Amino acid sequence: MRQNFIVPALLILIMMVLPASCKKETLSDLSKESIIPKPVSVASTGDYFVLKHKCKIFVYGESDEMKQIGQYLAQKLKSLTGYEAEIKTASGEPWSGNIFLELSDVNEELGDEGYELTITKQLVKLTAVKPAGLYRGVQTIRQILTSDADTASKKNKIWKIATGTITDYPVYAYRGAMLDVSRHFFGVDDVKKVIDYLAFYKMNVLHLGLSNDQGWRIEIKSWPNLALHGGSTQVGGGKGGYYTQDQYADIVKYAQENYITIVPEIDMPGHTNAALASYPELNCDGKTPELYTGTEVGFSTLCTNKEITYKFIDDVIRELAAMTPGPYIHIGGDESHATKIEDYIPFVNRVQDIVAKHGKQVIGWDEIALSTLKPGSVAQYWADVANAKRAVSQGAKLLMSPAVKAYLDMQYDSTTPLGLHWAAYVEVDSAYIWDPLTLVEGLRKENIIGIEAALWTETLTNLDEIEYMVFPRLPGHAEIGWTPTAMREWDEYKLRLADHARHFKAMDINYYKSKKVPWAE
Ligand code: TNX
Repeated sequence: MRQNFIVPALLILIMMVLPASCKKETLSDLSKESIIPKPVSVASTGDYFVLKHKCKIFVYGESDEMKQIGQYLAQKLKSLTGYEAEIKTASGEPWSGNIFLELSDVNEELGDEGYELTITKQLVKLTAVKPAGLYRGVQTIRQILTSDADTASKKNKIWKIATGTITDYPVYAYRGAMLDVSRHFFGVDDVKKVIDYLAFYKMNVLHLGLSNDQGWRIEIKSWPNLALHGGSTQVGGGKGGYYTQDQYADIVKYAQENYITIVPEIDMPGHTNAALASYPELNCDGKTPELYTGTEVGFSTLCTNKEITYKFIDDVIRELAAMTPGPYIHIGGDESHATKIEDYIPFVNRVQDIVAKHGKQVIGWDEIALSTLKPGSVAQYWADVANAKRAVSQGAKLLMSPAVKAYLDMQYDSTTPLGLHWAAYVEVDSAYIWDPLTLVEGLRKENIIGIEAALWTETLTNLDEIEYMVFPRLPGHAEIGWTPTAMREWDEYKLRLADHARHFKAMDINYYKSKKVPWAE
């Protein structure tokens, strides 16, 4: 009688334990790690490295930049594991128990941002051609060492990294996100958080929408009223705000430390009510309109046939270019319904010359392809296929931001409490399942510089709300920009994404728990 009971009870016990032990096995299989973006190649060797509390970070070479990356890794290791890794200058061969960072041009296919991560039972070694590549590789290490938010379990945890080699580099050089700080204003700390999120997913551009009808968000010393008056409100009539040039420099520096380029946008000739309200001379009738706090588009325009307009643009671009280490200035150019096409075309042509004069390249929304694109100008495809084709036929490159896939302000479905749906409802699977090369027929890879996910903020007022729209879609956009399309597949991706719930929890990110994803939490 008793025996009859024990056998099934044992069977049940084994069945309960088996899945857990299977999961443990993945600790020694590097290819099972949930890394986003998916690395180009992972070769597992079936063992694991144990990260001990006395582990040190050895850096080859004396450069400050290398030391900074070492420090950055140490800081991340500390918050993940609690260990305080010392940073040392390496000489000679690497030895057991430690992490090594080295620049090497042996493997040229890694390019500017690629890296090779080798983990043996004895040590971890990260190599790259450029510091940016090491920085991207550090994100892979962070993702492998999934954080336990709860410190009690951290104490007894054995930090293991599966052995093998990851060789990894991006498909597209430009992998970005846009944050509209104009419809609602977001302060420096919020922007830095967004930079952190982009960095974790190996994205490398943050495009800031600094002006629009509802607000002007950057101090321009030669035209102070832009920020003082034009920055004094936002959608819904709140107090708005703007970045002083010092605050903006702080954002740019923080982005640089994270190997992220800031692309500033001053939208023109439309979407300019905040500027028009600040200076009467920019209006054709010489009168300032009221500040605007609604959400309509397409009603404002700079006066394109007044000379003062170009003096204004020259001053703004000059000051902005001086604050911009990156190559691009974004001139907007979208939805200029209040500008006649015969005025719009020469206007965009002239503004391209002004940007070039200040040493920068133009990015503009796809409408700028209606003008004559200068060498180096980039058209950002958002909705109009004909404009995208016009750009390519002029030899210009495209930045891909299809609203139906890559607009982060689109609602997930009809029940999403925030956002808009004029382009589509964009669930997390839909946001992932697209190829930048097939949205516009006839494109070749060399026609595209990359992709950008755009977050417009008519309906978003704080960081929590930003996070809810950005996550979980952003990791998918990061993967589209980094990983070859042939290696991407939703059913496999969704399992990796599910595991990232642990990172979202550790970073205290407010995300949309889509039913399309079997979340790990
Ligand atoms: C279109 S996309 C706009 C923005 C809006 C957005 C809302 C583009 C170039 N213009 O002005 O904020 O839709 O989704």
